[in-house]
Amino acid sequence: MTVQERTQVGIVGAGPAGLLLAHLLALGGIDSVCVEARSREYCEARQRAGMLESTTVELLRAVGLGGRLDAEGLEHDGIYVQFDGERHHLNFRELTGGRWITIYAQTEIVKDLIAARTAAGAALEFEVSDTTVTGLDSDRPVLSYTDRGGERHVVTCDVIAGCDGFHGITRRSIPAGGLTMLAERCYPYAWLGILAAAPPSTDEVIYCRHDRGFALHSMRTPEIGRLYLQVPADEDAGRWSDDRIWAELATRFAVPGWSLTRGPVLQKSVTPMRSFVAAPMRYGRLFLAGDAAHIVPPTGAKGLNLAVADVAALATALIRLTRDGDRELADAYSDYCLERVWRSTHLSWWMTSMLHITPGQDQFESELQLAQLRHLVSSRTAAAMLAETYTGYAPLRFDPTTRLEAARLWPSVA
Ligand code: RFL
Ligand code: PHB
Repeated sequence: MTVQERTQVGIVGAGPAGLLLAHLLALGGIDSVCVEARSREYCEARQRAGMLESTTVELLRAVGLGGRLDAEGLEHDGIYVQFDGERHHLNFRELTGGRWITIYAQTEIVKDLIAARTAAGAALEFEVSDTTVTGLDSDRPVLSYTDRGGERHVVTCDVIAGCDGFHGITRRSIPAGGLTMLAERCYPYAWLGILAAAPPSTDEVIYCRHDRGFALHSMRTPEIGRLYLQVPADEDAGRWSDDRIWAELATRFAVPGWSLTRGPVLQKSVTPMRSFVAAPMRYGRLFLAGDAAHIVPPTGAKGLNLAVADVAALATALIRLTRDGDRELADAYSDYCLERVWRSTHLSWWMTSMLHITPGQDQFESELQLAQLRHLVSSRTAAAMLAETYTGYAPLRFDPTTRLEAARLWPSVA
């Protein structure tokens, strides 16, 4: 049996982008249907990002999502950068005049958002299959899916938001020629990430360049560590026993007088490293947001933050479009977001290239990496450049109430 339905915004994907978009649209009085291929449990447990820009934190607070984030998030002033066996601190708060970063896991943001949407009685469907989006050129695009009970739903929308990640269907539903730019860079290595029942051995995150490869020491809570090792592209995580992982981490992070606390490995996985940007982030009545439109290697901690930035802009634009019939922000959406996307893509590429060892890397390349790192930790100007983009590109504002605020939000349309 097929059920015909109607909503204002059809949202594909209940990752951070899709869930936050639904939440923001509801604040602006716009209804949506959000469909997700995976189960709620899977979405709430999927280990991914952990580092939030202060601009992201401020937006989440402003839209009523700051409760647990403020109680449980770990606020950091900056990061450590390690190379040549020495560890240096960069104080972003001081370098940027007050901006910081917060460790709060993506799993927790997703849990908070699902709880908020569920409490609001929202249309949020998990475990859907055969999702399609059609009529993207028309004023009434259609989102279709089969629910977990086997019933087919055909939802007529004003707009569809593609928030279904890099492997989703929405970007691929755009006809040939609809995307004018597909820029991609695959990096010749990957990250082996672990979640460990080991208290962090550091108060702030450590980015470490070592001749054996990059390592990152992050955390989730005062009891749980999150650590990463550069490994060959296509590495099999099964080749890494817990002992081998801890020994390699201890070697790469070694500095005199410091030791790494070990503990049971709760979860391990290998993540490929890739940059990708699809543009424009819109085709007709389909708008792409988050990983569906662009991905970055995790070195700059930008992916989740970019997804939040896209969605803050998209929600404002869609509220104006569907409530007021005002197309101006919707038309500006892609260019507005791509500026931030490319800036973050550059930061992620730069940090990745400076900190990882490329297979076959020669001395010339190694000396260039070390020269950049020495400059970074000895020049206030160099450190401030990193700090500025790492902590957030520009304030994210979500306030669809008046024309004046929209003008301030996006100066280019003022
Ligand atoms: P997501 O999270 O991939 O969500 C997309 C959702 O769409 C669903 N989906 C479908 N639903 C219905 N029908 C279909 N046909 C569908 N196809 C797919 C999927 O099941 C999924 O639930 O994308 P979104 O919302 O754009 O969010 C992006 C972020 O998840 C991502 O950018 C970050 O996790 C990247 N990232 C980091 N970002 C940061 O800002 N800071 C970090 O510290 C950070 N660390 C990381 C990271 C990503 C990592 N991995 C594993 C890629 C560390 C790692 C290791
Ligand atoms: C994390 O905490 O998972 C994390 C932190 C910083 C990064 C990437 C991942 O650059």
